[in-house]
Amino acid sequence: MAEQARRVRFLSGVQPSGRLHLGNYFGALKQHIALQEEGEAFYFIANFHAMTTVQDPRALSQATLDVALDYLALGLDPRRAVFFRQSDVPEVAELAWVLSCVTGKGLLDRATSYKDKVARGIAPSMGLYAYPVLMAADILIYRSNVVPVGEDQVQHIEMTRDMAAAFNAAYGEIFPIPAFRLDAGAKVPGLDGQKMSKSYGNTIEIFEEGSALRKKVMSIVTDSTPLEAPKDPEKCNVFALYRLVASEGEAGELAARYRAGGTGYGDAKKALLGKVEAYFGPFREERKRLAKEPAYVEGVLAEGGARARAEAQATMRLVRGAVGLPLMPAAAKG
Ligand code: AQP
Repeated sequence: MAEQARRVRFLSGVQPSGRLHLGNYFGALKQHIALQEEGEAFYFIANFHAMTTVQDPRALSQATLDVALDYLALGLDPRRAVFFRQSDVPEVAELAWVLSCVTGKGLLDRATSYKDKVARGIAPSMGLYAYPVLMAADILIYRSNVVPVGEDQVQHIEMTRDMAAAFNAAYGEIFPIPAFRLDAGAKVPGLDGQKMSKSYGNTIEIFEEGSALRKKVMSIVTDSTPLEAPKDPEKCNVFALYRLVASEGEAGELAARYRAGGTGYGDAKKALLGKVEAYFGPFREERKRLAKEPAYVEGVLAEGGARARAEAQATMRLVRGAVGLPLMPAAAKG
């Protein structure tokens, strides 16, 4: 009953596996920031997960700081959301073990993200294989209800639901069954038309600027329809990005120009470049300001980590009690 009275709890994370891009923003961060007003929000930097692909310690810690700066500059409010590093809550690794004991191997064998990553040459480590179990632990340890993500993560949330149900069936109703939440930019295409992804090398970074940004936008792959011919905006990568950064009216206008013919992809790319500049320009200034305040950023993460850890430890008391493990000495006191 107490569970029903609780506000909805949102939980999501982003891997520090490279610089964040428009796919991360429009699929995930934008809704994370909007939802901090609507319930209890827990957002974390998934540095344990990033270890499946990043094995350079300096790159991992630099990318962790970069993700923190990105979130804060884009509007995450640490007074509203609990914002923390995954590794500051080591209890998730313990819960991942517990969940792996009620999870059939066949469930993980069906994970498409694992297959995609291995096909792209990423080492098929146990960490990569068990990634969905750690993700389930992240979601369940905060007893979250809603997980705002991009489309590529939907299968992982479905697997989380299966794991939560398997645990509850074996040991009693400890975990709420979480749901995923998609935003308008649930599948943002990259420069080559595939899903924009850090590891595909096809990204436009959120905080890219100047000639680097221009070069990327101008390199977006389009078809060979001649300038004067009508074009289908729904099949164009440039338009798919434009509609995310432009108003509805502006997107409608560009779509009409595509259909009428006489608008080339070069013009559409220039219009997109202008909109990206205008959309993210103000955030860039804030990010530069925050980058000069590392102690503030560290303080936000440390405080968020302490709040998240207290929640996680409370859940682990329930879990340990349910499965027949003794309570941790420190947890037993509380
Ligand atoms: N192209 C995308 N469109 C919409 N949403 C996306 N997300 C990622 N790419 C797109 C969403 O961003 C959140 C954080 O993702 P992540 O960094 O934890 O892992 P990912 O989904 O695997 O993102 P990348 O860029 O593809 O990273 P790598 O290459 O390291 O695996 C998630 O909610 C994701 O859905």
